[in-house]
Amino acid sequence: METATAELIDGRLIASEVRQEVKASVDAWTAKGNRAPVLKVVLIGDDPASASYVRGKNRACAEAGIESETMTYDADLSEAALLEIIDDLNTDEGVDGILVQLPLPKHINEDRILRAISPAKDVDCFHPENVGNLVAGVPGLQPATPAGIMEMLKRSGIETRGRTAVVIGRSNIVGKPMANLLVQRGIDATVTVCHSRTPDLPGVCRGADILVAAIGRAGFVTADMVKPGAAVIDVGINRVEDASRKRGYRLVGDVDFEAVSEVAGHITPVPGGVGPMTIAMLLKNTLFAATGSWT
Ligand code: L34
Repeated sequence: METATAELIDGRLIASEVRQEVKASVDAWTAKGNRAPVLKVVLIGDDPASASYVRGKNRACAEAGIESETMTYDADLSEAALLEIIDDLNTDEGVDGILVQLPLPKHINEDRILRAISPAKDVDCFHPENVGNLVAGVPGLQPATPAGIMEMLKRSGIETRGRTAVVIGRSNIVGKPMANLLVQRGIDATVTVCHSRTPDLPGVCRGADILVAAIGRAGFVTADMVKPGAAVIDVGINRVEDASRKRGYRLVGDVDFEAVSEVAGHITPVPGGVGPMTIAMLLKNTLFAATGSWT
């Protein structure tokens, strides 16, 4: 029996190219006598996954010549105290970018926090003003994960114009902004967003030339849901128990990687796919917040 194997989209490789480009731009900026871009990351509580993503962000910043500092707080930090911290960062001229790592503790209203961050320093692009600009197609900051996916598609030579894209998941962080980027003039995909109430979700997915899975359920996308030759982008990062690993778990995406690899034309791995791109695009946003330019 003949089995086709999808081409792997190497997120680590593409992310490292983006990070090198950011570093070159930062070097040019500081060579002109400007101070280095400064990012402040606010991390609340002791979720190990959040701590690990934030470490990744700090490391990538350091390598690109961006100064980053993580401000860590106990999970019982009050909402009022967090609003005050954000206000101080908003008015601090020595700070270019502010990122409050999600998820937040239950007693803090996420929407109120994200609205408090100055739109000009909102390197996550979660503030409603920036979300509005994104939907309207106004150039500016873009949310890191969806922007990272667009960069992967572009640098892998995957055509979007006139293609059918299906996004599974409607979160504010990934699904909704992803759909908005794909439908943008110049990108020109025809976009469907699927979710838990979508009738015949597998059938809808089978129509996709580009399938973006952002559900948060391990192995949700099976081979029968994928059109032969489709580009499959896996946003999921799920920890599944694995006694054979030192850490006691391994990471898997929302896509049944092995089986889907035999149907898809392109596929992103987990880890080493979308995750590293999220970090690379955060650096790009920080560069933009600091310099007003993407280069
Ligand atoms: N405010 N909160 C805010 N901004 C964000 O952009 C995020 N996100 C998501 C969670 N909360 C956030 C991230 O940073 C998810 N996320 C993220 C970032 C990086 C990676 C994964 C998620 C990543 O580097 N993933 C690696 C594996 C890391 C590991 O071993 O645990 C990968 O190769 O996929």
